[in-house]
Amino acid sequence: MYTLDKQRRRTSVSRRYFLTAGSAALVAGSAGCLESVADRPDVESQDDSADDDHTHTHDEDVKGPVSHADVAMLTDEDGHHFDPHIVWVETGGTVTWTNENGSHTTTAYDPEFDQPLRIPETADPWDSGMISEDGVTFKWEFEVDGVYDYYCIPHDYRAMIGTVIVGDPDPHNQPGLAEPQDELPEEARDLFERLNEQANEALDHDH
Ligand SMILES: [Cu+2]
Repeated sequence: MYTLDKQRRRTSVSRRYFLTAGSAALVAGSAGCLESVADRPDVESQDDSADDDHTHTHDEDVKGPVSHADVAMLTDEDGHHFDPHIVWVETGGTVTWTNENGSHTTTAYDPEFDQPLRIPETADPWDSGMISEDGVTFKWEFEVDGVYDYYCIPHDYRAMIGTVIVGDPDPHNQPGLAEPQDELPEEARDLFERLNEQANEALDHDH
């Protein structure tokens, strides 16, 4: 039903990619639209001092909306995670994902990537491509209010999924708050139940 609309807006998909790297080596398997900024002096790197505090309760309160949110991508003894799992940014706000370790992607749930639609129908989907180097970041700007679900391509079956809330959307009309589709991996479906609860709670408080 949304296929035509999706194809039309695909022409603009690449314009908001930003990628920073900790060294000259860039990510493997990246699309041509990824911008190499390894020559930039202002390399973003994660502060390692707080890294041993990943508790992953999945029950954290959603704080926001903020103008910019940071999300870590990491692998630890508990599995693979986006941390925090939910962030909430203002309309036009940005999210920066930083690879702490392992190999991950941040990828929108969108038919463009052979997944069910779990972002607003009029929004552009993003895909970082595989990021395998520590400290590499991927930044995305969100122009359309709504609830966006995303995943890590190699680890969605281990529930490496996350949610971005943008602005002040109507929680009753969001693909990103729908019941998790049967085709999604079981662990991802379980986590989506909890993420949807948290997102609904945040938006209910807001209304
Ligand atoms: Cu991953």
